[in-house]
Amino acid sequence: MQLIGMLDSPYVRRVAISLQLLGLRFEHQSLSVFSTFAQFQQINPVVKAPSLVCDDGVVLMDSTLILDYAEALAAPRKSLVPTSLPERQQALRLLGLALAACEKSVQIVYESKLRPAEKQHQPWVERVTGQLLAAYGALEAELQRRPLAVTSDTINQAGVSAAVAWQFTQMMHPDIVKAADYPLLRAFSSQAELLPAFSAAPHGDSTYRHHDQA
Ligand SMILES: N[C@@H](CCC(=O)N[C@@H](CS)C(=O)NCC(=O)O)C(=O)O
Repeated sequence: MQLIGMLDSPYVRRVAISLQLLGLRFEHQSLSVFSTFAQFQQINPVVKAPSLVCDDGVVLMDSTLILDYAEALAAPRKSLVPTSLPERQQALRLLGLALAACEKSVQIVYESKLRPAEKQHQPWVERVTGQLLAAYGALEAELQRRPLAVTSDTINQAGVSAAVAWQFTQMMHPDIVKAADYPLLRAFSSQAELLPAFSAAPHGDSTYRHHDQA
């Protein structure tokens, strides 16, 4: 199967990291939804990153749906989603916060980079900024309540997504979400970024290669 999209997208990155942790082999095409729009369109006319071209040619999109499929492929051998109800509830809570943090970070990027300066709408930016800070405030409080596991064998989908969201926001908006205000998230992210699945798919424009691929 082929993962399409750039690793500067937190959604693409969470899928790339999760596929590795689930032990699923994939090829990666680092296409941009902006600078290589036409090429992306050939694969998925909707031009959403990530897209996953499955081995039978079916194209999936939306990171959460792709991960649902990946979980099914990896079952019953491996899963990143806890099965016990309290742990699953906690993971889903963190996941919701992490995905909201990604969404709000991306919205601020689009507002500031894609719209001409005279068309930017400050009340919208303020609203989204408040939501972004609320998501990180709640994530930090959750980590205070209960630390997240952070080894290759124990990290779960909430951990992957929280770490990826944090790294993305720190790359894009370090002036808005100040690292010093979130010591637990910062420490968690530093440890997660050292895991092989994370370092093989760093934020940016590189192309993931499995270690035995040419
Ligand atoms: N909810 C989606 C969000 C994906 C998303 O918005 N990806 C961005 C790149 S970070 C994208 O495709 N942007 C182009 C567009 O929406 O037209 C997911 O989880 O995959």
